[in-house]
Amino acid sequence: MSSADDRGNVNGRAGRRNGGTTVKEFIQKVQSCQPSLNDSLEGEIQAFLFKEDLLHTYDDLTKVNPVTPTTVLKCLQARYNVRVFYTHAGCTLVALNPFQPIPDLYSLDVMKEYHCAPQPQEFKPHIFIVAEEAYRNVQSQLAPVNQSLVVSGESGAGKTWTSRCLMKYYATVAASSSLVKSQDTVERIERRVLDSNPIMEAFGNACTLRNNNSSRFGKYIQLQLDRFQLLVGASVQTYLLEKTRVACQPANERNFHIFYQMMKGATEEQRKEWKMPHEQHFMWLPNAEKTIEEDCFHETLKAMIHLGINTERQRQIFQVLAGILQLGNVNFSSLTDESKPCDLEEQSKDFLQRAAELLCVPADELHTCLRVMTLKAGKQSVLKPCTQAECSMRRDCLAKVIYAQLFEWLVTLINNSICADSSTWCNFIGVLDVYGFECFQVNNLEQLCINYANEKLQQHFVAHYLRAQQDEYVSEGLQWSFVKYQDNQSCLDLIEGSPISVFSLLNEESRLNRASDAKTLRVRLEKELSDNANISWDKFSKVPHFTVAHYAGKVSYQIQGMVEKNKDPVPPELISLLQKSNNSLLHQLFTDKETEIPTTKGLSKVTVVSKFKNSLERLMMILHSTTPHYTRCIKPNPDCQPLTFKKEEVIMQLEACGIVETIHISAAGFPIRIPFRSFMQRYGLILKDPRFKSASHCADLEAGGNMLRQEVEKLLRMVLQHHVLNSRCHINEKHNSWAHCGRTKVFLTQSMLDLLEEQRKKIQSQCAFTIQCCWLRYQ
Ligand code: AOV
Ligand code: MG
Repeated sequence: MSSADDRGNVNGRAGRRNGGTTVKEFIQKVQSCQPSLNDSLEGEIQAFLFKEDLLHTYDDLTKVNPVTPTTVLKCLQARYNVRVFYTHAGCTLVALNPFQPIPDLYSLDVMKEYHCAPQPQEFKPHIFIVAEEAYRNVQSQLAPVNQSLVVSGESGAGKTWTSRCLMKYYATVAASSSLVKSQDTVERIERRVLDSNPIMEAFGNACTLRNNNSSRFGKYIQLQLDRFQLLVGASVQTYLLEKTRVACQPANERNFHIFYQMMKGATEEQRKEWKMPHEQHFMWLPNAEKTIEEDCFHETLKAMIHLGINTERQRQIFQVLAGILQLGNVNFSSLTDESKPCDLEEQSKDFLQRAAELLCVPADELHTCLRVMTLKAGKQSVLKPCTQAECSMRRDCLAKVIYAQLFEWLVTLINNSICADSSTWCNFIGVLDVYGFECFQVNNLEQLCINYANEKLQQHFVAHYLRAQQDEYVSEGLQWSFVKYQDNQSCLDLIEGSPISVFSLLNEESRLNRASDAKTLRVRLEKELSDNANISWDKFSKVPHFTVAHYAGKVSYQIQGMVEKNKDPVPPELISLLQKSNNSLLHQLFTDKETEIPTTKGLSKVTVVSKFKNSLERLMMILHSTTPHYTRCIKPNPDCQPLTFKKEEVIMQLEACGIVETIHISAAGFPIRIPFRSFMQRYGLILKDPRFKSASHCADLEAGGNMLRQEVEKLLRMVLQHHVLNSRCHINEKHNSWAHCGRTKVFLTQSMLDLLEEQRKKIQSQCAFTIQCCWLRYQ
């Protein structure tokens, strides 16, 4: 029983009575007049008097009794209030976001403490326990040796922060002396691995309504370890960057950080070179006045240098980005004569000129490419003037394709710079950080993909958790028949299943290339998926949409524009133009043979969702081949306020992310498993034998073969008989299935636990009565 230390005055929160008697003093006084009460009663008295006060001391939510959403919530809140942010929940670690830096929580000394501890699990819950457990598992002979740390939670919950902590941990405890060379720099490998973060976050993260530093791409980083368990390299796999953000930022959100970093961090000379005067307003840079921590240009530059991106390459990158910003200010006038291409608005001419200069392409060709499309009819080409909307679409498309290619190129460069030679490493620890579940007022294909990725991870979690649970039954020698459980398969079938699903219909519509695609998609979804309970429609809504019941909540997706986004075509004229660029980087991005851009010619091959589905399936295969460790990040309030705990917000996430679900799954079998020793220390008083309070007595019995187990069985029988007597029934099959003794643990149902607790309380209150009598006598 944990001690309530100085907080433990006898009146609890009400303050000290009698000039301030602490529990210790009280016990001494009680003992002086009632010597039969022994010291070990202190814990019992505290539990009796300060139950609520002790909630924060529960390090594992499975120990909360009874386990209900409310008690779990209360416990987390109590811990949060005393600034304890990590709590175990069986095989998962729950991480509450403090929304403010906590001094010394992640210091070098703390890392060393967890790393050097013989039993880190006995320390306070921490992300470093998960890290260390995975690290030690790599060495153990238990298959599979490779590990995955899966960090999940909704947007802003702390996944990216946690992933960074994990990477720092390994870069510290597994630091090798490896040096890596590229171009003119030589760096330690750990430093390079860590420096990949600021670059990827600058280019792939943005300020959204839910998180100032929201990841707009998914990431799985494999940390490569040699046979001495030292970090010798890493490789990064990224998933579906939300590139639409470059040309279209949702209301009150921002573009990717890198643009703001340039705008705020550029020298006067750079401003001139990038044609970015202070007073210039850029359409694609909304909310630039908002200052956020991530606007740190020099950090990105420093990381670029460490990764071997020299100043000349940097110049080329920033020129391209500056060119994109200029493109955003190019607008087209509404068409007056259909036979002529729609022209630029007067003030846009300069922007187009500057964009062409920065992208190093001929301005007149850029002008034509944006306004005239080439239609192929057999071997002949026909030129068709574009409408205003088509021109804008081509402009956006140009920006998106450049940015997406640049991002991929950076990831490849990072990989080349940090990946170890395959002969030097033998195992890996993977850290998965994908974008969290999202639900905005308006949700598009991007949100559907993000939430689909979260469904896939949830499915993996449920499957793994159940497997781990079943394995324990087997290893403890229990007869066990597999439990049926509620999983999210039906939602996944709805999204990605075959032959008919949202993705399959979306892909079909994308291939058919119809003019009224949104309308037909809506009709087909309604008609062909009406049997699936996970999808619904609001028939009266003006904007066509469909609503999916995800494991984490319902989300309505707007149908308009979905097919086009899924096709994601790039007019081939734009690619040809970029191939002519005198910026050698841009030229390289579009001439590489491996570049796979779906042009309007080769549409049918890859759609966004089919590519994403395939990449997630590959990820799932990797996850299945490793030992997973789950961390569930929880966002304690929607406004990202420091140390603010909103119950409604948290309970929704607990239910959604499966903590409560996990408990429900457990309830189908024996949700409570207690090692014999702990069991007897808690319930031994039912046998009215105070020796069981002592750990050493239990240990002695345990050492004596089956003796402790026999005591446990005796106690269980006694409690059941007591219950039977009281309720005037006979012990039957039902009662016998309430508890089972395994090899080292006792497995209990909730009903059995309730009986034990009831019995324990009775004895405690008898004890408390004695204490109160003593107290009165003492007064
Ligand atoms: P996310 O990765 O889960 O969201 P982040 O990891 O970016 O969320 O966390 C959001 C913000 O919370 C961070 O920028 C920090 O300010 C703060 N934060 C998170 N964890 C901690 C911590 N342990 N200590 C202090 N502050 C923390 V998204 O990427 O949006 O799904 O797409
Ligand atoms: Mg993130």
